[in-house]
Amino acid sequence: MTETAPINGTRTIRREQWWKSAVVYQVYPKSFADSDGDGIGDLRGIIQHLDHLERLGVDVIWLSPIYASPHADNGYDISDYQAVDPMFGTLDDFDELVAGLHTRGMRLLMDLVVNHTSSQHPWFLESAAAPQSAKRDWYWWRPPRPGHVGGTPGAEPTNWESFFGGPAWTYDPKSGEYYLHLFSPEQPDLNWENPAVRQAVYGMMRWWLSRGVDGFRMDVINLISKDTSLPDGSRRRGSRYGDGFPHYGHGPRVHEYLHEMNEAVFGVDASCYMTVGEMPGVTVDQAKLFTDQGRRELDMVFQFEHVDIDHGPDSKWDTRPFDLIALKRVIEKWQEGLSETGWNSLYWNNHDQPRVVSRFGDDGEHRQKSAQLLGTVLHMLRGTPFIYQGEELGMTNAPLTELSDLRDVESLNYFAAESTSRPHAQIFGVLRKVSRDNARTPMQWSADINAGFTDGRPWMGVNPNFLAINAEIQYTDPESVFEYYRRLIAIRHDEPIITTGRFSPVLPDDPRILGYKRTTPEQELLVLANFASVTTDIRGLSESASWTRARRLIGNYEATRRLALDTLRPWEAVVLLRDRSS
Ligand code: TEU
Repeated sequence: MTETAPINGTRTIRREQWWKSAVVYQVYPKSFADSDGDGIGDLRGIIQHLDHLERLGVDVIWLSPIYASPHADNGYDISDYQAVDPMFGTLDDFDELVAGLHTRGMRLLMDLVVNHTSSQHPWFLESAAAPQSAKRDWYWWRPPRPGHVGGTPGAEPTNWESFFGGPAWTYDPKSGEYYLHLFSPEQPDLNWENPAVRQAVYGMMRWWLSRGVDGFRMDVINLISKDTSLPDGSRRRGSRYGDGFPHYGHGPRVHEYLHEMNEAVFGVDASCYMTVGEMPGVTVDQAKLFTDQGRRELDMVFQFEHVDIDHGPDSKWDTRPFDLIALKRVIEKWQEGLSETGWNSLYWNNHDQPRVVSRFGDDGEHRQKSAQLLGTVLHMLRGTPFIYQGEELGMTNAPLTELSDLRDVESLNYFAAESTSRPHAQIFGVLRKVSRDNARTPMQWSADINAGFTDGRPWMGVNPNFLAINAEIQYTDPESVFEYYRRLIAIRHDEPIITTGRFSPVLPDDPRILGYKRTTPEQELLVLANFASVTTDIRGLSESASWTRARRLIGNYEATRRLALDTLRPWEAVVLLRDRSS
C-alpha cells in the first residue's frame, strides 16, 4: 500500500496489484467528445463525459495519445512527449481530467509511444541535421546496402517491410544514409541501445507520474530491442521484402530494458502502478516472463493471437471466416498459460481493431444479444478487461465506401497499393471488415446531430446508425448493451472468483458453444455462450444436473424458465455461480 500526492493535490491511495480486479476503458480522444466545436474530440469533452464512465463503473481510463503530434498516425507519432497537442487542449485541462478521475475513484493510464518518435520531434530533427550530430545515435541510421546506390530499390540496409507497407527504411540524400521506421516514414525508430535515449524516456515517464498518472499502456514495446547486426528477414513469396519480425519482435535486450524502466520509473512503488505492454506477436512463454511480478518488468501485455484468428497467412487484409474453435483454443492457451505466473489483459476492441460485434458477433438481427454475449465471454475470464469506447453500446463497423471515408494511414496505404490492380468495391469490401477506421468513427452519445459528438463538422464521418445506437437511449433501457456491461463490471467488483478463480474449458470441441468454468476452493462459476443465430442443444454438458441449484449471476435473456441447461437461445449467454459444498 502506498499513498502518493501528485502536484495536482489529489491524494491517491494505491493497494498492491489493484489492477487485478479493475476494468479499464480506452478513450481515443480524437473521436470521444468535442467540447469546442472544431469537430475533434478533446480533453474537455472527456471531462464533460466523466459521468458516463462513472455510471458504467470502470476503474481506469487508458487515454490514447494527447501529445503534440503532426498526426501522421493520429497521434502515435509524437513530437513533444511533455506537451498536450493544442487540438486536445492544455496541460491545465489534463490536470483537471486527472483530478476529475481521481475524485471519482478512477485512475489514468497514459499511452507511452517510445519505440519511435515523430520525424518532427526535435530529437530527430537534430539527429537528421548532420551525421556528426550528438543525437545521430538516438535513431537507427545506416549506409546503403554494399554495392547499391542510395535511394534505389533494394539499397535499404535490410529487406524489412514496414507495418504500413513499403520499405522500413527511408533514404536521406543529404547524409547519404537511411533511417529505420518500422511504421511510417514519419515515425523513426528510437535507438534503445543508447542509454541516453532510455534515460530521456524514463525522465519523461517520471514527469507524467508527478502529474498524477497511475501507469502506462506501452505502444509496441516488444519492438524496442533490435538484433544490432540488422539481418535480412526471410522473403515472403512474391515480395521483395523479408520478414524482419524475428529480428526485432523480441530482441535480445527487451527484458533488460523493461526491468531497467520499471526500476528507474516506479522504484519501490512499482506494484502500486499499472503497466500494460502492447506486444504484436508475443507468445505465451514470452508473456510469462514479461508479466512475472518477480521479474519487475510489466504487469500485463496485449497479445494478438485472438485478434489474428481471421487473418490470412500473409496479412490481415487476406481475411478468413470467423472460426469459434480457433478462438476457443487461443483463449484456453492464454488462460492456462498465465494461470500460475503472470497476468492476462482481456480485450476484443481497441482503436486498431474492427468492432467485435461486426467481427465475431452479428451486427444485424442479433446485434444487442451478440454484443452482450461477447462482453460476457470476455469479462468472466481471468485477467484485466479492457473496454474500447463504444463497445459498451454495441457500436458496429462503419459503412466505409469511398476514399473520403478513410483517415487511417494504414488503410490509405492499403488502398493506394491495391487500387491500381483491384476494383475499388472489392477493396472497400475488405476495408469494411478490417480497417482501423471502423473503430475511429465518433462516439455515439445521442440521436442529436453528429450523434452528440460535436456541434461542428466531425473530423471523421459519424456512423449513420447512431440514431438507433447511442448512449442516451441505452441509459434508460434495462435490456441495453450499456446496462448489461454495467452489470458485468459490477459482478467483477462483487465476486472475487472472477479475479482469482482457475479457468477450465467446458464443451471444448462444440462448434457453437463457448463454455468455461472458474473455480476456487469454495465456489464454481459456469459461463456458457451460444455463438449461433439458432437455438443450440447443450445436453452434452455432462454436469448440467449439478447446476440446477446454482445462482444465475447474469444472462442476456430473461430467466423465464427453470434453470435447465438443455438449450441456449440464439446468441444466449448465461453465468451461473454455486458453492462447491452444495
Ligand atoms: O499498433 C501496433 C500494431 O501492432 C498495429 O499497428 C497493428 O499491427 C495494426 O494496427 C494491425 O492492423 C500500435 C498502435 O496501437 C497503432 O495505432 C499505431 O499505428 C502503431 O502502434 C504505431 O505506433
